[in-house]
Amino acid sequence: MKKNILVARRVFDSVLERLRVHFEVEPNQDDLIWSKAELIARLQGKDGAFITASERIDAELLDACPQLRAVCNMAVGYNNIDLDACTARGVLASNTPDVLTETTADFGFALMMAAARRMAEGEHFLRRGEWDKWAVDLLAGSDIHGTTLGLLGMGRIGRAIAKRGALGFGMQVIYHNRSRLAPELEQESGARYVSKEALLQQSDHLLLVLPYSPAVHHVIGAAEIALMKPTATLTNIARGGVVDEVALAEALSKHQIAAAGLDVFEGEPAVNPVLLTLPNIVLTPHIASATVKTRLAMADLAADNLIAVLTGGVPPTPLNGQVLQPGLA
Ligand code: 8YV
Repeated sequence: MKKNILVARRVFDSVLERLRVHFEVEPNQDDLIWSKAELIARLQGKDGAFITASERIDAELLDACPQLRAVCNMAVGYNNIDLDACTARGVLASNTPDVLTETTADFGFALMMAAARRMAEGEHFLRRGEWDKWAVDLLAGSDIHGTTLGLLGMGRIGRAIAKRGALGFGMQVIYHNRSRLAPELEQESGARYVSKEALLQQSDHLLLVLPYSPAVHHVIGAAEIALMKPTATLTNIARGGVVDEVALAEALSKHQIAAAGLDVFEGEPAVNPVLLTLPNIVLTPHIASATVKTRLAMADLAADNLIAVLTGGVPPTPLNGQVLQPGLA
């Protein structure tokens, strides 16, 4: 008999078809956003769930869904999953690393460039019909090439951005991370380890690429922004919670830093209304991994994990693989 799964959000038809070969599938092709109670209700009698970062998996939900054996996230970030709670209940959790690294790095770099070169501001200006003449300082921004790129966080995406900066744009690359990279990885990325304070003070363009956890909530706030150069840009493609958006809005309105690029927001999809009024910020709706090819690869990898876990195979990218080895959990 086939096992039962819930696919919590709309996915590509080809992915649904693959899942249907192995499972009885309850899809959500209308892409409804369910409350926690609705999600719990839909998970009754389900052995596995294909989820995205929008679905929160915590102890309360797991206790209410005792049949659940696997939660497979279509995202590399997994702050929506209480991993300890999953492990304690023998539920396998997985994410989708690697397949989105280069695409997300491309976007992070693009967002940084858009902020530095005032692209969104220029586009809005033009669309408003205000472009009536050339001017010597019209929308003059700051350079990317030859400047100092700072990375807070240095996982796979951080290293891919570092390479773009060092090799493609002749940037000095500095980084700060929980742990320093091995020398060969530092060399490959062309990046130099510095303290967090030095990172803030020296970066011309600071990019946030660290995984979210409560420990890094508002790791960039008023005090940190105060250390940055007035000409610097700040770009966040990690999770909204790492930046204190109120402090950022205040700093941008007072030109304490030059510009910002945000792809992620604390209360997304809601956006702090003050940010919407500022000219010197580029705002995008959490699309750093959004190319057709990469989203398909992410969905396929989440499906691969789900299929493997529930059919007795080895999931390719587990977060707590020990739950599959009795005695180690
Ligand atoms: C996803 C992301 O689009 O992978 C991540 O961690 O933030 C994005 O690539 C999003 O989380 C959908 O689940």
